[in-house]
Amino acid sequence: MPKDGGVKVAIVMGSQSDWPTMKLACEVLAELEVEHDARIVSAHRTPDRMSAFAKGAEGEGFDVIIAGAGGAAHLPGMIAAMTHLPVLGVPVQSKALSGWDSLLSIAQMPGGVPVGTLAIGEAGAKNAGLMAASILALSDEDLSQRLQDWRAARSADVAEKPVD
Ligand code: RP5
Repeated sequence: MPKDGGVKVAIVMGSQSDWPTMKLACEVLAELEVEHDARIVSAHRTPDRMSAFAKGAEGEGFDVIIAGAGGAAHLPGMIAAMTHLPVLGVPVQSKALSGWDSLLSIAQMPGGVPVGTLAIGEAGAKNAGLMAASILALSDEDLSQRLQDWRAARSADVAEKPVD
């Protein structure tokens, strides 16, 4: 078990419209029995909420933050600037530029303020959940075993031969 239990992963997103993507992170964390909390926190529309969340995240007991946003996606980087907790950024696929804008906004942080950037869209959200679990599993043997079992099950699902 984690040292002191509780909800360890925060999943924040810039808009309700990000939820169909970001819920993939929640779903994989639920499969791995990792408690998590999802919130809408916008860098542009609710900057005070973002600031309060980022500055208070450690005090709330979170160990890892997953932040997803699209377009001029400042949210992960702004949160990373205000906490030393690991921040995993998910570039949500945008309509105008298919997520290239989101990806570059999140990945191209200046040296010194890291955001661990995942793939654009649903794959990125799912992998952010898995990566958050991997981080927590470093100090949680039960979770480490669940993660290994989860991956072994995905490997077992792959047929050796293609079928028509
Ligand atoms: C970003 O703007 C959000 O993260 C979202 O991906 C994008 C569009 O937001 P909505 O206009 O759909 O609320 O801040």
